[in-house]
This record gives sequence, structure tokens and C-alpha cells, in this order.
Amino acid sequence: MSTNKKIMVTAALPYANGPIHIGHLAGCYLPSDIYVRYLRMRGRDVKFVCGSDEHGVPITIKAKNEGITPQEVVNRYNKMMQSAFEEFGISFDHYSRTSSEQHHKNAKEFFMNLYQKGALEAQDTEQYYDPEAGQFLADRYITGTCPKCGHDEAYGDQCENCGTSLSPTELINPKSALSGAKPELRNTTNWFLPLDKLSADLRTFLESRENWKPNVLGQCMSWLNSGDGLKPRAMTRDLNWGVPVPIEGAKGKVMYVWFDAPIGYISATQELLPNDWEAYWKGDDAEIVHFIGKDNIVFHCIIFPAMLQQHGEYALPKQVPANEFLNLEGRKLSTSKNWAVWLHEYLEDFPGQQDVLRYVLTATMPETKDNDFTWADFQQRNNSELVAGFGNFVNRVMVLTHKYYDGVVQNPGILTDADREALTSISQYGRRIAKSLEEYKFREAIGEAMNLARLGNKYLQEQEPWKVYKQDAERAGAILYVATQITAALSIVFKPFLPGTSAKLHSMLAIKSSPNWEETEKEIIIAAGTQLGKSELLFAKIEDAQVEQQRAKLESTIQEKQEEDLENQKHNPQKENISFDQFMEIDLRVGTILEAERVPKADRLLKFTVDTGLDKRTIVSGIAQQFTPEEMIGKQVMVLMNLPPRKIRGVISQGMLLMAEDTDGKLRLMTPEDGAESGSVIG
Ligand code: B3M
Ligand code: ZN
Repeated sequence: MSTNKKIMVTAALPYANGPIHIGHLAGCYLPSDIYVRYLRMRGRDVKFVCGSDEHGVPITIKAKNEGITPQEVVNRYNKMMQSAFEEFGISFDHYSRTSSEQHHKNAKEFFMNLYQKGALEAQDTEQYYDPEAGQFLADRYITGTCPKCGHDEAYGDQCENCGTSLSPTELINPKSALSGAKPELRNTTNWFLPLDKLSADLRTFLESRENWKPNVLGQCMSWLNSGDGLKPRAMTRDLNWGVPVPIEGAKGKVMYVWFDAPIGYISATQELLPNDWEAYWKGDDAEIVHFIGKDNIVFHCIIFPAMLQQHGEYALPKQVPANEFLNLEGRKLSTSKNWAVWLHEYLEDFPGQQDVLRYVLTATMPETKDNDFTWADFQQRNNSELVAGFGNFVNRVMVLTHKYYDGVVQNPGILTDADREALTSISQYGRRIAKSLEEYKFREAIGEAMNLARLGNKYLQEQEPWKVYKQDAERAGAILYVATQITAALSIVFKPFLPGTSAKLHSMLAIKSSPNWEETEKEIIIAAGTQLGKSELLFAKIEDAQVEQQRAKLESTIQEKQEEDLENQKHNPQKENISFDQFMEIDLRVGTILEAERVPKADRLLKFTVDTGLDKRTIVSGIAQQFTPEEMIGKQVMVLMNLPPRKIRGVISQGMLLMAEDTDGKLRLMTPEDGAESGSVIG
């Protein structure tokens, strides 16, 4: 990568409707931060922007559910996310938000640029309108019966019961989630990006990309080459929360969130560099790298490039190294099910251990396929790789140098072959790790950095300065001199990944100014005679109890969710299917109640004599708290006949009366249509 480039690194703007979790970090915020920190160490001209994505229907739904305004929702989460990112060491140069004035201004200018060129085509479409709320309805605001599975709470864009993606007009008995009213189909005009007509330019753009990850390019080409190719996409919506569409005839319309959000990267750069932002977005020196999760590929590799091409003044993305997804303990991370490790909670539960999570999430990063985070793996990697590996090596170097030489780095004298080999490996690792990082291979890069720590441990193990010192203090000093150079190299190569640990090492090694990557090319990083700083442990063991506590927290969220679902659920979930033959074994008949009385000392029981058409039998029912004997006499009922007789409080009951129980526990007697004959079979 030539060095006069102006590198613009963006990380996907997180929706401001919930906290950040480890999936977000592994997906795009950690890889982008590592990459930018590395580029800064190479002296490259790089800017790193992000910001809260504050529009979109999920935010308005959250606001409606909480009875607050969308602005209040985004204010809460914008603040929460920004402080969590900061504490975790995600080093944005600027973190913006799409409700900012600058963004609204910028998005409108961008829209007008396309509109005035005729790059956005007006199209009349039919859309559901809520006559009571007086507004058009986004797909998510329409519910109804799923045409596929009959689920009665399907949404206008998808049935969450059977997963079918729907369009609102497919719903049976649609109703507005805003007012409950029956929505009306009304004509409306929206402005479309004619992606079908832009496919050739997009194909040229995609085919000219170099070294894009196969999972990214492959997905884009599959869309381009699919059946009937790309379709026009509406870039405006009939909604009242978003960037208003700045043209005549568009009153009450806002920009589609995925039209304005990517422009948010540009707005953030304008806020950061009011006078120099264009250098990072326009011209041949601009190099744009978008870090995203795989669910955002279409928007960053098809729609946003099409918008930029139509605008004509912008550079197009150089790289979009999208990551796959991270799962948690074998399940998909889910905000709605609270199945997540929330960043703000991690920071509370593991104070000062940001780097442990950075290490584990990088070492298991889902770069080419989905991966799984487990607390067991988190503990194991911390205890065996960080504490016993990296930390132990550094601790031995520091403790022994302090113990034998008052912390002063000794002059090495004549170096042995083993010493030279160890010193040469420093620059080899520096080059290897740099190459992996330049190719966005973060797992590989951190694995090589850890291999350098392993090499240090192996060198010490073989040279045994603690033994050599007794006979030859000078030689021991030379060994620790070499080991100190390796320690210094570790402080450099780990800096993009574990900035906190690197900073600790710099103070322990009395490294004053933050070293560049090129320092790893030098054989001497820490000069003989340097007075080392105080030694401190870099990492602490993670105890079983801590992991158990995290697992228990996850299990409890599952429990809570199940209880909540049960509570919220109108009715118990359907039981397992049975065969028709199994159903035919049940004998249900019409019956008539001839006599009814209370059962002594059992305030919930009534004893009936029932004419079943086949016989007159006694049946006991637990309904005395809702029905009186008097009101039951003469009633026609539905009787489950073929149950084995049961003795209840001394009374032999033969069969059961069918009742229905409401969600509030009220019992309803199931009765046949008037005039039904006792003994007739119900089936
Ligand atoms: N707000 C985040 C997501 O889809 C979305 C990214 C916008 S980046 C311009 O998870
Ligand atoms: Zn369905």
C-alpha cells in the first residue's frame, strides 16, 4: 500500500436501539480498530470514523413500546454505545450520529445531487395507510395472519413463526400496529434507485476490486447474476422519523435508512475535518475501507457504491472485509432474547480486563465462517495463553533483571548463535504479522504475535539464566538482554490488539514515546544500560467462579425469556402432533347433567350424575369455585368417556367434563349446540 494515500476506515454505524455486544465487536469494531492502530504505527495517513445509526423502523418501534420519542431512544443508546466503545479502546477519530444537523444537511445535498440528475426515479406504488393514525405504515407496522402458516401475529415483511418473508398485501386480515385499525391501500409516490439499470457499472466496479474476500465478492456477484438481476429499490419511505426528503411532493416522506446511513460516514468525516474531509473521500489518493458484518454486504457493496457512482465525485470502496457472525455458547446471539454478552456488562464484571476480551475475540474472529464464543474458551485462553504464556515470559524477564541487576539492562558482550537466532526472529515476526494485518487476517496476525511470546519462553527455558547466573553473571545478563529485546518487540506487535497491555509494557520497559512498527526491524530496541520500570503482572487468572457466574447469567436470561414468553404468550404452546388414529381412540359424547351437589370438605369439587346416552354415571369436576350445583342441573355438556374410573375424595368419578381455561384462569364450560342428543359422538 503506497504511503501517500489518505485512508478512510469506517465501521458500520450501530443502530441506536440497543447496547453493543460481543458479536458487534468481533464483526467489525475490533477488526477495524486493530487495522487502524496498525496503520497509525506505520505512519500512514488514516482516519477512523463511526457513529450511531439513529433512523429506521426498529427505533420507532422501540420508542412506541416504551412510550417515549425516537429521539429519546437514540439519545440513550448513542451515549451508552459511545462510552462503552471508548472504555473498550475502540479508537475512533470521530464518533458521530445520523440525527446530527451536519448529517441531515449532507444527506439532503447528496439526495438532491442524485435527484437533479434524474438518478432517482419516481414510482407510484400502493402502500397501506392507517386512517386513524393518519399515516402510511412501514411493513413492520402491519400485522395480520400469515398466509403460509396461519400465525396471527405475522408482520408485513416477515412471519416470525414460519420465517416466510412477506409483503404487506399478502397478510390476511391486516391491521395497523399503531391504532389497530384496518389499513387501506393508498397510492403513494416514492423515489427509486434503478439498480437494474446500474448493474453494468456495478459489475465493472466489483470486477475491478482486488483481493476482496471470497465471501464478500461471491455474494455480490450472485446478486448481480441471479435470475432477473438487481431490482429498483425505494430510497424514500412514508415515515415521519428519518432525514426528510428535500423535494417538492415529498411531504411526510423520509430517506430510506440505508440511503442515509452510509452517507453518515461522509458526514462524520466532515465533522472531523471540516476543511480537509474531501481528501479522504474524493480523488485518486482516497482509499476507503468499510468494516462491516456480512448482513451489511449488499448495502456497502451494491447500494452505496451505486449511489457514489451516480453522484460521480466520490472514490469507491477499496475494501470491504466483512466478517461472518459470532455465536454464543452454540446459539445465535440475540438482542431480543437477551442472549448476548453485553459490552457494558463485561466492562463491569471484568474491570481492567478489556484486553482479555480483545485477545479472545481476535483469536476466534469469524473472518471466513461463523464462530462460537464460549466462556470456557475465554477462561482457557486467558489462563494458558495470556497468563501462563505471554505474561509469564515478561514477568520472568522483569523479575530476574530486577533481582540480579537492579533492573538495569546488561551489555550482552559476545552473542551466541542462539542469541542471534532469537534476535533475528524479532524482525521476521514483525514482517509476518504486518503482512497478515495488511491482508485483514487478524486471527493469523495475533497467532503470530503469540508465537513470538512462545519463542521468548522457549529461549529462556533453553538458556536458563536463573541457573547460569550462579556461575556466569555476565552470560545471564546477555540472555536477559536478548529476552528484553523480545519483550520490547511484543510491546510493539501487540499494540494494535492489546493497547492496554502494550502501554503497561512500555512503562515497564521505560519506552518513552510510542514506538513505530519499524522498531521491530531493529536488533536493539532497548539499549543496554536502560533502567527498567517497576514490574507488574500483565494478566490475572480467570477463576471458575467467574465463568460460572457468567454462564448462570446467560441461563437466567433464557429462563426469564421463557417465563416472559409464557406470560406474554396468549396460550400454552401447541402440544406435540398426534396421529389421527390416536385421536380416534378418544371417546367424546354429548351428556346431560341430571343431578349436581357439592362434595363434603372439598370446596372446589362438584359431583354430577350425567346421562351419557349409554348410561347414567357419576363424574366429579373441580369447578365449584365458578359454578353452583343449581345452575348446572339440566345443562348439556361434552363428556370424555373412556378415562379409567378415579376415586376423588371418596367418590368414584367415571370420565371428565370438557372445560376451556382463559389466560386469566376463568373456566368456560364446553357445551354442544342446543338440541344435541345425549350419547351422540363428538369427533
Ligand atoms: N445500522 C447496523 C446493522 O445493520 C447498520 C449499519 C449501518 S452502516 C452505514 O447492524
Ligand atoms: Zn407463517
